[in-house]
Amino acid sequence: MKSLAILKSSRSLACLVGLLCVLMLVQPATAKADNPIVQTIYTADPAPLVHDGRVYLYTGHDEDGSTEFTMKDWRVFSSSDMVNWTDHGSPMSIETFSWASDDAWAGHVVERNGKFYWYVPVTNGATGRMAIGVAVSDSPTGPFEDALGHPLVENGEIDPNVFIDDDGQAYLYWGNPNLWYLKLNEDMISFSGDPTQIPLTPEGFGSREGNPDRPTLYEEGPWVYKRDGLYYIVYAAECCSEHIAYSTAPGPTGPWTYRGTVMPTQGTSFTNHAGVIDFQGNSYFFYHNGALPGGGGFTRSVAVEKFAYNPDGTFPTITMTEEGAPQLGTLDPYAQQEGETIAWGSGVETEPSGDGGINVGSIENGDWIKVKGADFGAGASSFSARVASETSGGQIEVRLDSVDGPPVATCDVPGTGGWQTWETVSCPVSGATDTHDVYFTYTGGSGSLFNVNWWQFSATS
Ligand code: FUB
Repeated sequence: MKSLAILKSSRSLACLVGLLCVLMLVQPATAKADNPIVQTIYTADPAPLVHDGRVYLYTGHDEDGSTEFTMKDWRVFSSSDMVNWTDHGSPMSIETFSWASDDAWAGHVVERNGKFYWYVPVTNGATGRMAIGVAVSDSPTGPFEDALGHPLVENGEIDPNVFIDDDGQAYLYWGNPNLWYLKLNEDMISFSGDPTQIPLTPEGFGSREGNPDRPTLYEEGPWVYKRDGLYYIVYAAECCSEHIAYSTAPGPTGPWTYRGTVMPTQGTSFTNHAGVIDFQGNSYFFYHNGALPGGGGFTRSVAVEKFAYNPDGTFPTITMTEEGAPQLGTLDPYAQQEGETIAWGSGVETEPSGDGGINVGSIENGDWIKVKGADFGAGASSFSARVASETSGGQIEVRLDSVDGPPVATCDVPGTGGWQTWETVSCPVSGATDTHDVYFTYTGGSGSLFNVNWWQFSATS
């Protein structure tokens, strides 16, 4: 992330001024923070999907330094433990839709019959209005292709969300300032009947003071699902700043009853955007805020909290935290792990890799990555990493539980002849047993040192 890189390069200058130096070197990660989920870029508008034992997190991408909603592509991350998130890059952008000119805003992915459908709002270049497009892929991580070559539906409104009911009928919801639905056909890329407006009444969506044009709390970002026979719609409420509210209904089209606030107005973003899932017996609430350095209303970051519904099915009040959700299980350090599987990263970026998938790049002296809760069992004997460097490389130091603890391994990374010329390096490990957070700290000269594609420990025999 450029803004973080600027922060990084300005750090040594700032360190000339005593106290400021101390303040800038205190990073939230050392205080066990795992929110926001992604530190390499700004992310917004979370849309989580549970598939095949993982949570896939689809997000928008606020460009560095944005002063409006400057959004050109969407991103995908995934996790099996809710704390270590793997970056799958950008499988879809404005260019995916030949008819779209701008505004890669809040979308939603659903799976049906082995295909993944990504519904997104974009500006239609021909009309200048916001329209809903749909792209399709055989994989949750893409690549996604425009399913139609034209908008699925267009009425100038945004934030599509799809719910498939138990009887197989799929509904597309969207809208700001209104709230619409239509009935999707089984192919998921066409619909029957006309778009229908959901009545925005105070009984259904609460009352807003001081805005006669928008008399109810509903603003945007609907998220519809069914739980224990009750239909929920969670949405961004009021503006601006937004909070998250919800309503319930006996059916997918209403009548809706306003139920209250899920997440009060918090954080430094004037928008918020919700995604709610159940995963491995727990409930999770995704949202966004402006918590990263340089963050704010147009440089947002996605975060997550674990929560439990009240016994009567109502939401508890959910508060933004730096800690985020607890880890589910442990990470296996003896399996090959992607370099871009990260609980917290400081200073690094990610990019498409010539070695396959995504790699970690822009690694400079002092940068580091935390991977949470790795179970070393009886102990590790060696560490290997897939690396590339166009310069003279540097070192990967492996530390446990703290960014400045004593290294249990130090691997030299040589120059390999190119940023995408890959070699595997190995080094001995001593003192890594049981379960620990692992910190990879990077040292070397000035500028970019090397890239990392994957890493793996070997167990003592
Ligand atoms: O990210 C652009 C817009 O901001 C989204 O479409 C809205 O939900 C709000 O988060």
